[in-house]
Amino acid sequence: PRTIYLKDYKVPDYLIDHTELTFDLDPQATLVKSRLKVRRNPAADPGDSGLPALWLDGVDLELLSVSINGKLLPAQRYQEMTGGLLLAVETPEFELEVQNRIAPESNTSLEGLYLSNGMYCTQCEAEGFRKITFYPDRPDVMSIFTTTIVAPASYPVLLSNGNKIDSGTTQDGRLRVTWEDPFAKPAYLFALVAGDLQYVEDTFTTSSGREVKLQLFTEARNIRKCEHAMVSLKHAMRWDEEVYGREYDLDIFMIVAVDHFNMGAMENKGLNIFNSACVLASPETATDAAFQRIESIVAHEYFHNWSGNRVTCRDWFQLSLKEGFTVFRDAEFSADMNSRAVKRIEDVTVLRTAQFAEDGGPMSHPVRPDSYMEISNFYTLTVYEKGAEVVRMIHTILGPEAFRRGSDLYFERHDGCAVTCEDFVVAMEDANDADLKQFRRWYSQAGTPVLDVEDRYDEDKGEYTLKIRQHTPDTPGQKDKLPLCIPVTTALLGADGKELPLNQAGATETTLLLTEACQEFVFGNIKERPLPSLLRGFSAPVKLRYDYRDHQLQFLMRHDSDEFNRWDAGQRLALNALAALQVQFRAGEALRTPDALIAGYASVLGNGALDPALVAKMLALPSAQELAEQEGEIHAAAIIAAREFVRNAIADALKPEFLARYRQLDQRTPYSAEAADIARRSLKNTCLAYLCATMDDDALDLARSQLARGENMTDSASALGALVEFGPVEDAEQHLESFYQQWQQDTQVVETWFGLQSTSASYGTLERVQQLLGHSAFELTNPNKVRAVIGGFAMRNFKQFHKEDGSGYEFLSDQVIALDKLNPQIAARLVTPLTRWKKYAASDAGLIKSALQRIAECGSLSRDLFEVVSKSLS
Ligand code: DPP
Ligand code: ZN
Repeated sequence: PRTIYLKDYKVPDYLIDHTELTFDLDPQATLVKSRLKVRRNPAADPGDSGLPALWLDGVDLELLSVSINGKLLPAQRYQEMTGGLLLAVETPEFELEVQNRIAPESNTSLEGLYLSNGMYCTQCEAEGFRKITFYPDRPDVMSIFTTTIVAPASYPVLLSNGNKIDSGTTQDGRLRVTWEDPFAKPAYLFALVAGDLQYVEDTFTTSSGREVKLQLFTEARNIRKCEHAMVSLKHAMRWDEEVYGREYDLDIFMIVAVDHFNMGAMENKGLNIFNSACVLASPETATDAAFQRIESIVAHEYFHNWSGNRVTCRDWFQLSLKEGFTVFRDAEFSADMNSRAVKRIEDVTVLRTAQFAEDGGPMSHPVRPDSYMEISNFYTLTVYEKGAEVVRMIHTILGPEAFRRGSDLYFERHDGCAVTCEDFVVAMEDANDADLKQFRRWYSQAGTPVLDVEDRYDEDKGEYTLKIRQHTPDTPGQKDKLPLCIPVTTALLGADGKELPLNQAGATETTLLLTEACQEFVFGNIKERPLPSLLRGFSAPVKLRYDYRDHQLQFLMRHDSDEFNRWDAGQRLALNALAALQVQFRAGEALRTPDALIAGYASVLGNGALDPALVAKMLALPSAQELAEQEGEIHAAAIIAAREFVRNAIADALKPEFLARYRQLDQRTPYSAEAADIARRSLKNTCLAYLCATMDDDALDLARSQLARGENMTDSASALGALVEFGPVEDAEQHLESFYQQWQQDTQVVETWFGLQSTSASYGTLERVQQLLGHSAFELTNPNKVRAVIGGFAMRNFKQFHKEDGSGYEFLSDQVIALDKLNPQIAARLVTPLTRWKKYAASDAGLIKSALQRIAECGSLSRDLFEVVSKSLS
């Protein structure tokens, strides 16, 4: 496969002012007619040899005819080639009509037009439109779309972008609907849906008083699961008006739920398409985590209407322009709707666990990549989550009012345009007369920076000095990184746990702006030796090293007024304990009880003043995956042994406290998805998990009775999970079976049920996971099922996946090879755990590498999988 470089970007030779599509739907032979108003791009390089040929992307299409200005084109005027169609051009403006055929039923890649449970739907981002018809499939070609859909009467709902402008019946009794989207858009935002769907409807009145119709479509059996998404949508619409001054622009906004979907959701103009798991929820069937995920994804896709659709990306290297910004927007929305600290903790945990690993692995790339083979491989945590951190840092450095001025200017200046990350930064600068020259390096340098912090206190002068060094490690293709501009939000704590004033005005928190490789920051008038609270709120996506002692971390856990850092102190304490235990394990020593950590946890558990959701987070040990990310060389067995030992030690030492807190929080009140209620259940179920870790029968009985009560899916799934992990096997099997009997008709619950088994360190053995693949509810063609069973095992079941015999690795490579034939995007994602082989201790590394080589050697890989595998082996 060819590598595509950012430096080779050229503006398109031709523009498409209008795109008129007609679909005649049929599972095996859908006829697509496309009529394009084509015009020479005045901004294109004029060249010296007349009009250049027009390139139209097209993949897996059966070409039927090509006409120009109504005349059928002779075959010598165009050439069908791999990946598209090249057309000789004679006039600078013309109308092009192409007819082609596609087979949605055979499309298992879930890109382009396909069928999901008999419903037609599309996914065009990034380059799926070329699987529908021949087109300049690039985001800087923006066009007005008119779409006509013709389908049998068994598909009463026919949807596309924009407003419905016509509908009727054809002579042979089929239905016909025409939609027009008045906003010019790139092809990746095109969408079509056809099916026998029900919907719920609501309205939203915008700040300027326009009424917008809101519709959520789903199969009839799911119609009762739409309310939460609808409420979330209205909250998001209001929030974007209040916080960003952004109003919705069409008369109708539609969401459709689809069972087979590669991503979480897609922001097609006026017609968002969602993975069912990211939109459908009811208290009986969805966990609190699902409720919160839905709220944030509904908001995310809605926010794209401005950050992505009205202002879009010039090319796919700029993906973070819309994704980083929109993730930042949805994170702030969720923070405003729920607990800000808890949202931040969750996001940072993902970043540290998975994005840092990506930054340090073979696919490492900057927020704005320089090259790719397959763009689908760059819908990454780096582009999304680190990209959001970069926007957050601009927000921190400029302050909220200045940031808003910058975003206002950005939207105003670039409305209707396809632009770059650079344009975003320039708008932030221009609106505020700011200089972000050095800051831009965050977009071009890959890798996670490391900050080493030392301090000293001069009692005589009353001076406290922080000395900070920064260093960004080499990454593939990038050496010798330059210093970044890094905001380090800081406070200093006195012996009484209170923050010390840092200036005359009495400010107690400051953001230090690190710009040099090594820099000193001096605080005057400091009356006692302080304890620093550094990188508050995780003000930059870096690894911060400061030699905190255990008692200092316990102190911060009790006193830091920054809730994020309070949690982080507990995490550092746990990491210290777990690192020490890994050393003991590998030396064959008896493992020593982590007393400092237990004391720290005891004080948190007993603190009734803290938000229970925060307490739950503070009592959660870092995952095995996160521990692996901490190590220079990963010893899987040591990580598992250390983590289980600590968990059991905490469970045994604090059993009475966990029990008391569980009883106090176990209230029989009706379910609500309000933050306070979610917080209560989250701490309650954290206590339950620790109680069950003792494996005592009285504790397991609590789980049994909670499961039997079945009040809501959060409590049921937590109880079942605890029984599967810690209960006797026959018991677990029986509970799993009756749970399945109860819920087998509900797709989302079945996904949860699969996940509970595949991720269980004790129950989820390879043998059981293989059995699940043979289960009647499992489908290799459904990404959610694949993620629940295979992904759950390979990415969230560290213990069973890393069995010393390498059986987990072999299994994963078999599955990836099989999947690649069906769905390359999913195959390329699923292979991720194998790509990190270099970080593992020798014996594991060899086994992982050979599993990877087996994939490489099986030939005819998709471009998606080839890119990941070849980069991982080089
Ligand atoms: N649908 C994906 C997202 O919203 C890609 N744009 O992030
Ligand atoms: Zn997005």
